[in-house]
Amino acid sequence: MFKDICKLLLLYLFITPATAEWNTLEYSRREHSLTKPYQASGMALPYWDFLGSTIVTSNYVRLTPDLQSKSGAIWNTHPCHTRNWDLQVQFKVHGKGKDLFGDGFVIWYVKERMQSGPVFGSKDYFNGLAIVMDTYSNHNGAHNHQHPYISAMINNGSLHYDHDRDGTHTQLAGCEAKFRNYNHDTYISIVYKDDTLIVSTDLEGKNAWKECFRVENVLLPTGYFFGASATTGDLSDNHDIVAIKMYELDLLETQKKDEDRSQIVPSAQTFDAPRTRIEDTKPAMSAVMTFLWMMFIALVLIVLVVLGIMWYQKRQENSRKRLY
Ligand SMILES: *[C@@H]1O[C@H](CO)[C@@H](O)[C@H](O)[C@H]1NC(C)=O
Ligand SMILES: [Ca+2]
Repeated sequence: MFKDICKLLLLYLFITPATAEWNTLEYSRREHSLTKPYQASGMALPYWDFLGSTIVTSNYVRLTPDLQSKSGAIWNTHPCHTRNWDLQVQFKVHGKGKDLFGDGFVIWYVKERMQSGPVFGSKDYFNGLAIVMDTYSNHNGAHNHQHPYISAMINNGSLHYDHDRDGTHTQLAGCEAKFRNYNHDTYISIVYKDDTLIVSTDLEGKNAWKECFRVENVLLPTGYFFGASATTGDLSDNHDIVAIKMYELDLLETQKKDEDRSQIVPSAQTFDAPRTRIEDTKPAMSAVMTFLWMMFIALVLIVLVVLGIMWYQKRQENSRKRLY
């Protein structure tokens, strides 16, 4: 028994650091990565184009500053022809707001690059994958989760990202993740292998991945582009990308090397159970009704009290009259 526990402990000690390390995997692909020093010559970054409010400093690429109504993005210049990959992004979302901040950012693997739009600074009705890092809840009470929230959406160009519902009607899966205002480094890993999407985070500065969600039977073609975009509205935050590293993962034995995956239409077999739109108008209505009822009852009570006082006074008068 004791031996077994020792063995387990040893296993744990040796295996955990290996799976949690940021840097030890091989096959890092330079043409899909962004690492310091950025060597931005003037306004150009090797392998990356940028858009909108994005600025490059020696320590980070800032998609938006902590100011209202900004939008920025960076887009990889080379399409990804790798079938199985792990995209690891070191990011920092921070700002003055303690309770009010927004709106968030998205890590993309999509067909259309360099197109600004309403989905966190990028195009709606996109083709591909969005990992949405939503810091602001647009609709309190419509869903059961807290923000910041990480979710995945797969689109074949036909779906609209609905901000009013924080994308909950189109998401595959999601998890709550407090990823703002840390002094230590924060990371997200997006693994796509064997048609399975696995999203993990390292937010606690412990150099260990924590799984956020895993979705099987996700189909994505090769030849799409990696990117990241962010937006601020009435609320704001600095949305910084510190590094992006793309690792090519080995083909599985069941996967053929020459299989053409470029014509696949993005799809997912399972979605989170859709929430009906009627659901959240009902509680709002009954809240108003409750308020009106209480007003009515209060009015009736006031009228009764006033009538009571009048009646009492009248009676007093009458009894006084009777005395004379
Ligand atoms: C695109 O996605 C929608 C919604 O999931 C689906 O109804 C439609 O059949 C898909 N189109 C193609 C060409 O796969
Ligand atoms: Ca939102």
